[in-house]
Amino acid sequence: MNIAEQKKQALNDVQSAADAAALEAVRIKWLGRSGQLPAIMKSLGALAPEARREAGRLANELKNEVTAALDARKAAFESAAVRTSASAFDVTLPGRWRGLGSLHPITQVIERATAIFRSMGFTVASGPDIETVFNNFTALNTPEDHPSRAPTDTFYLKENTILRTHTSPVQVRTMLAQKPPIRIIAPGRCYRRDTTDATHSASFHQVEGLYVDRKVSLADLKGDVSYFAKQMMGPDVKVRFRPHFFPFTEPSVEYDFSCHVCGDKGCRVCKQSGWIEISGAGLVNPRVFEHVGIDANEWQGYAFGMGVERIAMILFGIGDIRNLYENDVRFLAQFA
Ligand code: 2U9
Repeated sequence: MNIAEQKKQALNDVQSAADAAALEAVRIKWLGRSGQLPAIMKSLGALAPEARREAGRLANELKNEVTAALDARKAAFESAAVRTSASAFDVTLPGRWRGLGSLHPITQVIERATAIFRSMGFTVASGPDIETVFNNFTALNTPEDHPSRAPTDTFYLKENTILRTHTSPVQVRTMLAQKPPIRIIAPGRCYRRDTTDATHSASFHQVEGLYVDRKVSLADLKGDVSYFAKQMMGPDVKVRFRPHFFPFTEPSVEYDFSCHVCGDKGCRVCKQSGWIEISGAGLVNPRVFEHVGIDANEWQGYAFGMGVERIAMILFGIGDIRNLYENDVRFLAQFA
C-alpha cells in the first residue's frame, strides 16, 4: 500500500472509531512508537534520494492530517460526554425562575413623595452626606450649646465636619447659591448617634421641603401639607397642626394625619388616639434668612421635614425599623 493510500486508511480508521477508547487504539496503531508511521519513516532510508523526498512529504502529510483528525474526533467525543453525563447542564430543560427584584420600601416612599411634590411645582435638590457645622447647625439658628450639636448626638469626622443630621443643609446650600423664589424638596440619608431600637436607626432618611417667595404664610403650609396628605394616604385623611418649637422655624408646628387604618376611631396602629404623628414644619425663621443672605423683609418661606422610615412603617404596617435595614429578601418581597 502506498503512503497516500495508507493515509486514506488511517483517516478512515479515525472516523470509524466508536468511542474514545477505540480512538486511542487508532492513534497507537498509526502514530504510536511501533505504529505504521514510524515504520514508513524507517522504510524511507532504502529509497533513492528523489523518491525519498516525495515519500517524506507524503509521510509528513499523513502525520499532520491524521493528528488533526484525531484531535477533532477526540473533542467531539468529549463534548458529547458533557452533554450526556448525569451531572451536566441539560439544555432542553426550561430555565429556573429566580424572581424579580423590587424597590425597597424606603425608595418607594421617597419616589411617591417626590412625585406628589413635583406635581405641586417642587424640584428635587440634593447635597453631600458629609457637611459643615455651619450648613447643618449654625445657618439653621441652632444655638452653640444645643444638645444636638454634641458629639454624643452627632457623628463628627473633624472639628467642623460632620455627617448631616437632617437634609436641611441642602436647603441652606440652595439658598446660598440661588435667589428666591425657591421651591425644592430634599430627600436623602441622614445620621444621628442614636442607639438602634425598634424606632431608631443611626442612619435614616428624610424628605424636607422649602418654599420661599414674597408672600408665604402658614395658610400656604397648611394647604400644601393637607394636599400632600391626601395624595399620600388617600382622599379621606384629615390633618391637624399643633404648636411646637424648632430653632429654624417660627412659628413652628407638628402635624398629625388621621389614622389610615381605623379612620380616626382608634386602633393599635394609632394607639387608640385616631391620629398618627407624622412630622414638623413652620415658617422659616428670619435668622436663617440672615445667615444665607436673603432679605427677610422681602422674602418669606415655609419649611417642613418628615421621616421616611416612619412613613414607610405606617403605610406598610412595619413594626420594627430594623426590618428596613436587614435586607432579608423574604421581608422585602412583601412590598414588591
Ligand atoms: C431650612 C429652614 C427650615 C425643616 C424642618 C422639621 C420642621 C421637622 C423632623 C421630622 C421628623 C425631623 O426626621 S425628623 O425627626 N423635622 O419636624 N424640619 S421644619 O426646616 C428647615 C429646613 C431648612 C433652611
